[in-house]
Amino acid sequence: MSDFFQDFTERAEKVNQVIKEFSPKGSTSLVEAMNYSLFSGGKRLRPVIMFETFKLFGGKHEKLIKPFLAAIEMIHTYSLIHDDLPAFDNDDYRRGKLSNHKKFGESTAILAGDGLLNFAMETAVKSFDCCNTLEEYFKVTEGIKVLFSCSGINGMLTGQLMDMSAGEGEDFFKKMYELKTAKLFVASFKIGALLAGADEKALEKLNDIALSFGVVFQLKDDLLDVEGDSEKLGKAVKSDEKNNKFTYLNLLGMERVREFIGKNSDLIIEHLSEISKQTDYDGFILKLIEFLKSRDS
Ligand code: GRG
Repeated sequence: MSDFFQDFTERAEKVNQVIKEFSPKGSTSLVEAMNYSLFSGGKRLRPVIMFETFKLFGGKHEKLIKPFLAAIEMIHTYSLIHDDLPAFDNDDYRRGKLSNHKKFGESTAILAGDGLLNFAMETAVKSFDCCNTLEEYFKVTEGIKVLFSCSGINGMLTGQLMDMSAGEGEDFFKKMYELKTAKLFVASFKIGALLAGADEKALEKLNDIALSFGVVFQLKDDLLDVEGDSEKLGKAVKSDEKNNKFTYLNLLGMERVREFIGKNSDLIIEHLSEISKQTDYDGFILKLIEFLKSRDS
């Protein structure tokens, strides 16, 4: 295993332990359905990025961020459960396993998604129990606001609505990708930095970096849908073509998209390494972004 994969696996495993600690407990079929998707092999990118950004900005009080690491993965998981439903993408497989509604039925899958969203709030507020100072209380309050505004009507949900509409043109697609995909990454980067004590100027800069990262990530996802391997991806490929869906990729063309991904990934790495130089952070997030540029799953 390469050094990068070993490092990533260790970090994702640490995040996994945190998610386990905060996962829903009980023996009802609803809890079973929630945990089925929460532990079905996701890459854990959003919490890994949140924790890395926390370290990049010199965060030390890990207990404060742990509930947020679990909460963001719960929100991401709920969005995927609902996205796979017949009312949306109608996908039978996710991460190489039956999608939630195929395994548990549609009504339970809807409840499992709702349950994870609700439980994300119950989990995030646990950070208050770990606050030692008034300043930490303020930061946690701000973190909760960021998380739920990025995943709500000013973020992911409106992005999903735009995705279902017949919008067109470059501005429309850019906005849709920023809302649908990038906003959850904005939450990852910003909450990590916020809880570590980053100032307003740094948070604003990170907002732009995260939006750019999210658009690059979604475009790479679109490319993989066209030229990826369904075995590696654990889901069907060419789904956009099968659904007659016109994407940002169709508008820009493969060449421009590859160029866009390369150029913007390099810019993101450049900005983050500027910050990294000022601290004793080990630089893992730079390697992660370099890797995501050429990922195949
Ligand atoms: C609330 C009814 C209702 C629906 C919500 C908002 C929404 C539906 C769906 C948006 C979620 C979505 C499919 C966003 C696209 C982002 C994306 C590329 C997700 C895959 O992320 P990875 O690669 O997934 O990190 P893993 O499997 O590794 O966790």
